Amino acid sequence: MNKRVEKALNEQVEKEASSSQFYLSMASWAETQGLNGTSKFLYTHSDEERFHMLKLIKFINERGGVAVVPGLSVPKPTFKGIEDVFQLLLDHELRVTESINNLVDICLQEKDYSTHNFIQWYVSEQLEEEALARTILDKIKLIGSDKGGLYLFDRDLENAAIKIDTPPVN
Ligand code: OFO
Repeated sequence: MNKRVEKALNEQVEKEASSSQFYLSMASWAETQGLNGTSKFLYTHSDEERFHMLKLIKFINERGGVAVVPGLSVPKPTFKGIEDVFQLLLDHELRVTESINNLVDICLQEKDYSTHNFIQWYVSEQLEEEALARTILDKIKLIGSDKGGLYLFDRDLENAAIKIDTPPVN
């Protein structure tokens, strides 16, 4: 496997792992706040990021590279509120998208068309995740300080969590 592509893929492995850790911390915090729907949504999101990481690891190894399992960094354990959580989530996803786009660039520069093809799945995934984060953030802004609205939002998010179930790696 092309060494530059392998390095960039392993950097992406680390980013997906840290996304998973970050959302896990958000899920745990939401649970302590009694936001059970939000918590369930974020736990599922964390699992999905782990799946993104595993998919990369398997691809690197199948192509003759060596996947590097990254160490864990400690994400912040508390948040200012639900708007803070989803703003941070959107900002994080925007950075991940930048990194995926960079990976696409490297594949083209190195003429690695099969990795380029593989990474298109992540390109589409990022579009979906950004759109979802924006929609949720818009709803939170609409709710403002309305406690009843927050209750309904949290209940709706519990149902949304079911839809982003983690698919199997292969
Ligand atoms: Fe892996 O999609 Fe979010 O970070």
